[in-house]
Amino acid sequence: MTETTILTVPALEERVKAIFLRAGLNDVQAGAVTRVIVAGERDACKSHGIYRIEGALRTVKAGKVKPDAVPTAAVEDGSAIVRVDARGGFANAAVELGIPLLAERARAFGLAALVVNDCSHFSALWPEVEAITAQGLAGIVMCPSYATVAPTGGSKPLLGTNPFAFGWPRKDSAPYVFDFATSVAARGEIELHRRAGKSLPEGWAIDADGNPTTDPEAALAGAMLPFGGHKGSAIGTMIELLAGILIGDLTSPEVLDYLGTTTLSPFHGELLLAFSPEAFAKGRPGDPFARAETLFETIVGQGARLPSQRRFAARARSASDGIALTAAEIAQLDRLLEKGLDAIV
Ligand code: NDP
Ligand code: PYC
Repeated sequence: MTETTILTVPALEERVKAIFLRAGLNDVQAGAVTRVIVAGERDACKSHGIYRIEGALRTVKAGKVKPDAVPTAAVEDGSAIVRVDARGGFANAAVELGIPLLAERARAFGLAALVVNDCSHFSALWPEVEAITAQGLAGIVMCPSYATVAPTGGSKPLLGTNPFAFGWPRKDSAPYVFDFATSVAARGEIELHRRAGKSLPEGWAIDADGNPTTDPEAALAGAMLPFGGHKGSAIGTMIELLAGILIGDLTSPEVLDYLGTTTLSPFHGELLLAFSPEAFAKGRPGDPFARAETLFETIVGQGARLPSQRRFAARARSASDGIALTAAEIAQLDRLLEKGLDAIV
């Protein structure tokens, strides 16, 4: 049986934050990055949990993210667009700064946008969309990544794994949230299969010659495939347009040109939208929150599950039982704390 260590959520936060502070991040960056990584581990999202610490530190060591960045926000009077300049730091601190401003604008205008520019982004999007639903607003979040996905009908990496998340606030329960890569799987999943020596399921990727492959190494050297064929390919392209070109930031192929590798966290921008259900439904029959509950009850009534239910169940388990880490994971945390950036080769 694999030996495991159980840590409480605050204990894991303390360890992870200490690693980032030791590696030279300021308090703003270390706090925000720690919160999102520990949330991933807590919610059983291993592809964006503590496994991401090493990549974040590698990006710091390569000089492709500013560990001491302090993001700044700007909102013009009468505008529904909030702009946050991440100033070359990780996206997470910039998003934390921007969300309260986004919420205030969405309440004033019904719909508002948060544009984050010049950030390094390695994380899952559900913590960001949940920060919007926590304000009683519906939200959409999207960002590019780096060119690793072939468009449907093509054979070379061009689009990113471009995550897309949506959230709807619920008054008496956890929000309705989905968050997925627009590729069949997140790239982190391919890397986790490689590390575990496991084959990929069919249909995830093609090799460098454009042939289907289940070998993670060949997939990483070739291209991943969009989910849902031409439909995922089009949504991935929309994300390049809205969260890249529209906001004056890098597209996934430009990110890869800039970094020259997929071993560092991608550097680009991000678009977050917030909608006030009360403002949109004003003057129309029915309460939007009550109508949404009817929809959710009907979905569940058919035996289907709502997205994020697995995550919310894992969150509750982590709060009561703690988070189980393997001996190898604990050893890696200890090594990163002891050696700092010297642990990164
Ligand atoms: P998954 O396919 O694991 O999950 C996608 C969503 O579908 C989740 O909300 C999940 O909820 C839900 N879901 C899964 N199975 C069912 C089901 N049977 N019925 C209803 N809902 C279901 O996600 P991906 O692997 O595509 O992405 C994983 C993460 O990677 C995301 O958080 C994404 O943001 C992140 N990512 C980040 C990138 C970046 O550049 N920053 C790039 C690509 C991905 P549940 O969690 O409860 O299972
Ligand atoms: O898992 O595809 C991914 C990913 C890319 C950047 C951050 N996560």
